[in-house]
Amino acid sequence: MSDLPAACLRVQAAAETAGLAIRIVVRAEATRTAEEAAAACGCGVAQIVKSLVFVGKQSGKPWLLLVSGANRVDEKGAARHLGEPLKRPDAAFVRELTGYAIGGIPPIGHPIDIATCIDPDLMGFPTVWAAAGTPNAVFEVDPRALAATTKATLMPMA
Ligand code: 5CA
Repeated sequence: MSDLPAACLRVQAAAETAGLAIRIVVRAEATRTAEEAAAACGCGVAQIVKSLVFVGKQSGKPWLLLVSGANRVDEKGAARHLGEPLKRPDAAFVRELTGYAIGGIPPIGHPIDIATCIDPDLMGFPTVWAAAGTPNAVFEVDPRALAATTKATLMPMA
């Protein structure tokens, strides 16, 4: 466990602090995209958690959307749900906010709490796989426990 990359150790520590049981796996192959992660984990792409950062167009408030790898965010639906339109910040903003580079952004372990929404389509699986801090590390987690830990609200994405 101690030979995990530093970014993964931050995710592991956050999980331990939250009492969230996770299993981080570092792969030889890339898990930068949902498709790559699904192939590496031997699961369907719907079982992969994409951790996507958006910001409110007016407020600049950041949102973390935990989206099934099979879905794309319906931006009109999200705007209705959140009360303002969203935009995608650039990669530098995302790195600054979360502490991780795109392709490895985990749903937990950020320097500050980010308001979080989760895709109901993830909740039907016994476990799902999310990025663990680097573009070749993932962790397996119960989606209900992930939602509870991140205080996520359910938001239909598809
Ligand atoms: N490790 C995988 C599976 S868990 C992963 O992190 N997937 S992901 O979907 O959460 O992260 C990749 C996402 O980053 C892409 O879906 C894409 O929407 C987003 N992205 C890629 N490039 C940029 C960029 N330059 N700025 C903002 N977002 C980007």
